[in-house]
Amino acid sequence: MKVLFRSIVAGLAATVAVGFAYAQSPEKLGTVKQRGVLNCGIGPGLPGFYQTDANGEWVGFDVDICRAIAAAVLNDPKKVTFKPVSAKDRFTVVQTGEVDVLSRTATWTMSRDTSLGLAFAGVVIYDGQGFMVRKKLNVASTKELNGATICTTTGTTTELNLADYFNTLKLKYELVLFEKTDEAISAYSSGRCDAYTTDRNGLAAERLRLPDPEEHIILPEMISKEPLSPAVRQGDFQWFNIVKWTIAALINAEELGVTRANVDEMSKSTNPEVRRLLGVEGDFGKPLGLPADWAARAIKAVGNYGEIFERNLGKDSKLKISRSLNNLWTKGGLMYGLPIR
Ligand SMILES: N[C@@H](CCC(=O)N[C@@H](CS)C(=O)NCC(=O)O)C(=O)O
Repeated sequence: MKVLFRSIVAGLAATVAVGFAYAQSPEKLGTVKQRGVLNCGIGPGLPGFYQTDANGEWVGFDVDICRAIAAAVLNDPKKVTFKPVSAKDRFTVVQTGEVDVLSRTATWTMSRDTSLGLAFAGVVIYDGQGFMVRKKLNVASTKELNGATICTTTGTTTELNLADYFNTLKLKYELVLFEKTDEAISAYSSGRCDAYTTDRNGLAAERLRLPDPEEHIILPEMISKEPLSPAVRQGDFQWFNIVKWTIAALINAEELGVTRANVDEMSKSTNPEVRRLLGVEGDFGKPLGLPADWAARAIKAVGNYGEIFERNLGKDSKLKISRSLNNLWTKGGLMYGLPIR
């Protein structure tokens, strides 16, 4: 009886704890404003996405998404504390509230969305998994990787997709998993693995970090869909909306030709869509708990979606990744700004 009572109490306590963790009251905006700084979860280092520059400042695509949110909320893109987390630990830091937002090459999947207490705010990059091999391996397709040793990071969709793909094709492989991407890539570089696999943009970035990038190729196949999205903790709709609509605003800005350089000038535009985006007409900031010019602040800080992409990953970066799926919907891509009206 005593044992039964104890287990009921323990069960109730666990339910309350989980309920508390996942059903937060909508207070994040107040907390961030009071703290005066946004806590942003990023990765330890991936050129183009999150890395420190010569001055020790964090730069990169995922970094800029957090700077845009900080500009919208705190009117200052510098008011961000970046917290590098491994792929394995990244969702825990959102659940515990250690970070206000996770902006870290995280794929939006159903299980992550429905069972981790997370809310994904909008796809910022459409990616897919690929493979990198040494040229001298003389392999032109992933289908030729039967019996290969493959390196990657744990806690990722990568290891799961790999199993699906190889098992479906009835190919054998030996998986070597690492907690840190740095360890995985150096194992590959030292010849411990025949191939290294991750999201294709990540491959392009990691390839540049190898001592002999021209000796490696990225195979043509894309074996999965990796819609990468920032995530927040479930239960605070206002905060979720702030992140979701900041992303939408950056995409709308590109659609409407509003740039970092012309944002002030564009506020004089007669185009009602531009006027709503920049807070000159209507007040779309109010329900978010933000001033009318929240989106203008974000655009002024980091530029529109296209500028963020090209600067960090595209033609103005070392990676030279083409826009392809990440182009605007009007230019053959999938980027489509939710309407602000
Ligand atoms: N998108 C996949 C993979 C995430 C992932 O591990 N990304 C790699 C690069 S594409 C990464 O963040 N590496 C940097 C690091 O862990 O330091 C997922 O969400 O599981």
